Amino acid sequence: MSMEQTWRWYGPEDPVSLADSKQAGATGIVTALHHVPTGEVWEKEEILKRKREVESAGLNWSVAESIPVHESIKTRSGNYQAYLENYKQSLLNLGACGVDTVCYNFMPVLDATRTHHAYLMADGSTALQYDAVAFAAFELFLLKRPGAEVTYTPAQQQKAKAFLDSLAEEEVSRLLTTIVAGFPGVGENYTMEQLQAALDVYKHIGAAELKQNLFYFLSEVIPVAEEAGIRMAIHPDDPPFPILGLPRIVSTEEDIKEILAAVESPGNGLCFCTGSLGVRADNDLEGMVKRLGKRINFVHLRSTIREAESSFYESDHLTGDVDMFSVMKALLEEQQRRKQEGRMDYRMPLRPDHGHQMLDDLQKKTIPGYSAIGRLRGLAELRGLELGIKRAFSME
Ligand code: DNO
Repeated sequence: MSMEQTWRWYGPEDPVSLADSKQAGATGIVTALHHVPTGEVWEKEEILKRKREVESAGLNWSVAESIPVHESIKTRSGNYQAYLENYKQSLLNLGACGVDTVCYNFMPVLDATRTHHAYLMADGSTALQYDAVAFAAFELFLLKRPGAEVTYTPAQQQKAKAFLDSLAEEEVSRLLTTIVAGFPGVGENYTMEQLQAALDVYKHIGAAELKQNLFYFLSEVIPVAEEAGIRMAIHPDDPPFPILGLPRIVSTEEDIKEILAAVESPGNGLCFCTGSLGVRADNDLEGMVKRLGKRINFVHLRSTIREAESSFYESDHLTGDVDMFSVMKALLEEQQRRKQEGRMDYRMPLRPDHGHQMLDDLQKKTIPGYSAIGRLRGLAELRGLELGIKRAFSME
């Protein structure tokens, strides 16, 4: 395979081991210092310790995903200058230790958001799902977010109420934790009060203000990333539309173009996540690779199926709404161009993003979306697709 095959590993606590990822065929590891609280410096000692662990399994630490951006930076309030300095120091430390790609996001308050982590598929495996009705029920009747009513029609509100009434007590608490605790390892674990307090900070921060805060972050951080030899990769919003009345600024091609233009540097790049961007039917994924390709520093491949309103669930990697063939072909063409232009960054790390919980993993407790077998299937399918395209189009 010519694009670097990587695998996310949540560190020593991850039920899926480094040895497992090796058997899945990955050569690069995507990991983070999850034990370091958001906003604190990643010290060299800790980075090197993690690096040694990865290397002793015969793998490389390919991408740091993520160095989370502290809410103070996103809202440009409180101690944000100190957090910015910490962020820069972490980049310098990572670069000095030889890790050259950093993924991050600028989603306010909540990282990737789902309502269900075990949505049953017809084949018996389970998938991650975002159900708009369940989300409305959460927002309107559990969180009781002031102002939420105006974003839903009376019919939607009734549907959400009926849905909530149909749930058993344990299903209600599962819905709460699924949304509020976020994905493991992203440093979020709000109580309802804390969540509302975090949302309140955004009362006066709309999309325009958040964008300015991101551009300011980039203007400060990208020169340091360049100095450290690091390519940054901003992850798109997941889902790619506003939730909880929060602004979203990394959802469309236009958004991304603006972000990349804000600081013209190879260090200011994109994590091309087909699973996030593909939820919007108006995102032309193949075209985006063609037009933004130069600035793609990291790739997440997965697919989704759009359902009624804004609901969706995650499909297998080669089915669903993402035309993975066209995306993969465009990525391989970009890689060829890089080689021809003598660019050093033709490695193009790619990871199978999420996977269904299936087979033996159904009996195990794994991180939602990050069980071994579903991702192994995803990576194997992507690897096969890549080989087929390369042979068929005589690509080197
Ligand atoms: C979820 C992930 C995200 C992603 C971050 C990147 O499975 O795709 O949590 O790692 O948004 O900063």
